[in-house]
Amino acid sequence: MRTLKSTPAADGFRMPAEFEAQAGCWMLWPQRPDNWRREAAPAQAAFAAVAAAIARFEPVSVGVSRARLTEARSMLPAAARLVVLGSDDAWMRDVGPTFVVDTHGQRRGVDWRFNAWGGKCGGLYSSWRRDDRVARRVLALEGADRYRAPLVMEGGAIHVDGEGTCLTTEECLLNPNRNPHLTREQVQRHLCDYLGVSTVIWLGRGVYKDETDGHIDELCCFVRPGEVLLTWTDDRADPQYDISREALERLQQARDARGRRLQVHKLIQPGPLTMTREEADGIRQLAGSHPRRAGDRLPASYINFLIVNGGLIAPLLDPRRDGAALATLRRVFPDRQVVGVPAREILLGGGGIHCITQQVPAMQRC
Ligand code: KQY
Repeated sequence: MRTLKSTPAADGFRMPAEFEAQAGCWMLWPQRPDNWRREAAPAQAAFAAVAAAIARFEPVSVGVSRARLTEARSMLPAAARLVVLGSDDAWMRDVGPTFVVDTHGQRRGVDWRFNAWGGKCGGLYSSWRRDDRVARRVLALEGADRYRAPLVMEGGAIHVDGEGTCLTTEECLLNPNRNPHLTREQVQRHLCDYLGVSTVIWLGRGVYKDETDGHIDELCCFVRPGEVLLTWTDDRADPQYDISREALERLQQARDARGRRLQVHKLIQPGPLTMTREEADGIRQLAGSHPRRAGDRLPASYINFLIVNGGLIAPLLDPRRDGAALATLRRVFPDRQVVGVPAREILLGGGGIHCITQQVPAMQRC
């Protein structure tokens, strides 16, 4: 693996959309007792179910600390490849590389700077040294050259359409706890250079109470070029209403990189959901880690699904809303098999199925 001094855009690389062909997917194994309740056992079962669902469609690799190899092997599907890989937590979307491809069959990766979603100003844990090394390790294992981007960012903060457009939020990428020395124009320039896009569509705030400072991957994503899905509630009294309403207005005014207006599909939000007393009591509250309390509103969203080859792995979060959400997903993705996987245990840790996975795009020759 070489570390390159140029940028993906300058070298003719771009980040493919998630709905383009994939070579596989990466995950990490959860174990932090201050983020996952009951020593992470229920979260591990949920991660294993996600890995099993992905394995129905494409290869899945899981990074595991050496100490937890036996445990992970006993819970993960036989098809999952296990790799010894240290990390501080298990959010592969955010600590893994963002893969980019060119048209000559090459694949490389972008290694963003990671500060645990805010560093000393709102970060979710006090040491993130191992997390910041994950992308480099994955790229070495994939045999892919690496770009080290001069931007504090996480994979969950961006979505692309593969045709030159990036979606993100101001709440996250313009947050002073990420890149206080950079202007909006400079952040946008880095996105264009490292994702190979030419247009950035900025939404405002992310999902209510999202501890990542409003990742786009809870709020809105591309279905295909020219079409997006937006988390939605019709309840004007819910704080999410104004957030989604404002996002809708911006999306309706936006043009993508090809000059198209966007068609916006609404996806009902779960709940609102909150953490129960029993769930909060199962988490070891340690100094320096993010406090989790009974009654906390959870950043629940059905947008946090993963697209895989021929399929879509969707979070099941609320029996009163899961059916409607799956019906919408099947309508807007008619050519994919939509598989629901229970995801509350992942949500209790602050994210969803998209947050714990990172797709590896197929190499392309055209
Ligand atoms: O939204 C994501 N991509 C990750 C969520 C991370 C939550 C950390 N507790």
